[in-house]
Amino acid sequence: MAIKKKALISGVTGQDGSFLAELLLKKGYEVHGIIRRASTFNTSRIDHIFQDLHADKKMFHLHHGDLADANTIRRLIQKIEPDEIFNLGAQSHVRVSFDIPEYTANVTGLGTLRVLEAIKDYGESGGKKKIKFYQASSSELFGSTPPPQNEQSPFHPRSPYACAKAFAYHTTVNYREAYGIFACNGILYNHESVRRGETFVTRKITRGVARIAAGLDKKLYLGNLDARRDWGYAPEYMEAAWLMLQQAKPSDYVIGTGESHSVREFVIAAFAAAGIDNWKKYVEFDKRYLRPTEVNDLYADTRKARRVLKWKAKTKFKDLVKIMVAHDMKKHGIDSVKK
Ligand code: NAP
Ligand code: G4F
Repeated sequence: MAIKKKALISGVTGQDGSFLAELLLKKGYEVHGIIRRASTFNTSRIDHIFQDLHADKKMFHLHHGDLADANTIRRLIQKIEPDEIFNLGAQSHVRVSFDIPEYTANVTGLGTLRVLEAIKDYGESGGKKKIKFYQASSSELFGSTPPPQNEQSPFHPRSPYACAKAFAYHTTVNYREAYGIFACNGILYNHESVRRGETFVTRKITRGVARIAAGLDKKLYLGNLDARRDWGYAPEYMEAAWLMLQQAKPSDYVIGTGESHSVREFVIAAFAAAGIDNWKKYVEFDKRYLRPTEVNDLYADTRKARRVLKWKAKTKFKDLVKIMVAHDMKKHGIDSVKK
């Protein structure tokens, strides 16, 4: 019988962590996730795959831990001995990183170092597994570098979040080169879904549109409508993350759709999907959503991912908007989304 692989996921309660856990369970992995202790339940995205603590042949395990706590990370890696670690945990909100830069650097930047140090020490102290490592890098690294960006494009981070991710990116490359760790950076462009956090712009828009359609809100307050992003569908991106660790050699990959759209285009598409005319009547500007330094335009040159991973984004912009609007409308008992 084939030996099951074990994976450890930080950030398992997040959008991506939940899709990745589902994907790996489907592939027959034993999946371990790190969750933060919270005073309220924080597992809503993974409740549907949660298995009772006492279930037979349990394949999904949750452990308390925090990327700011090196001891626990180290202990978990030594105890679980995973084949693959996916480091998805982060303070992942760009706007918020301007308010809490030190915390963001600690968790999003140093958190990666803590995991890599624990992998290195596990290997050096005779650990039997050659643990592979995936780092959730971000297109925010490119910042003001003009699009399309690829693996060779220079980084110009424009937020404390992006600076922390730049540290994590370079640390991942350094541990690959210095210690021979199979470590990959997935430089992912924005990817969205019905599980996207409600303060990221896409979900804020689809949720707001649905609330307006249901008569619960009169206005939707947004910041910069001119920013452009390469928005793809999150579950597909987790397949790409997994593929990176299945290659013969570790490397870094840009993952996106190759198209950018403005926030304004997203707003227009979302109101149209909900069948609401005249979006301008509902959308108001609020300067609190502006960032001290903005990233104006990101879209990916994905030739390497297509060539090496045989990966390509499938879900198109308009379909992504409709999936998200339909989901948020349904919550209010509204079933129809315009074709
Ligand atoms: P998300 O929904 O915000 O999830 C972040 C996860 O990190 C959550 O599980 C969160 O736990 C956890 N976390 C936060 N602080 C932590 C800490 N101190 N210790 C341990 N875990 C912590 O983010 P996502 O959209 O799934 O993104 C996953 C990763 O990819 C992140 O690293 C993000 O920066 C990166 N990324 C995302 C995108 C994108 O478009 N989605 C693009 C490029 C890169 P709680 O649930 O307890 O808050
Ligand atoms: O949805 P956003 O907050 O995502 P952002 O900043 O692009 O970051 C996301 O994608 C990154 C990948 O490139 C990830 F690394 C990161 O973890 C995160 O998942 O904002 C998108 C754009 C920005 O230009 C922002 O200024 O939308 C603009 N925007 C306009 N009004 C707004 C709003 N963003 C938010 N969150 N809220 C607004 O009201």
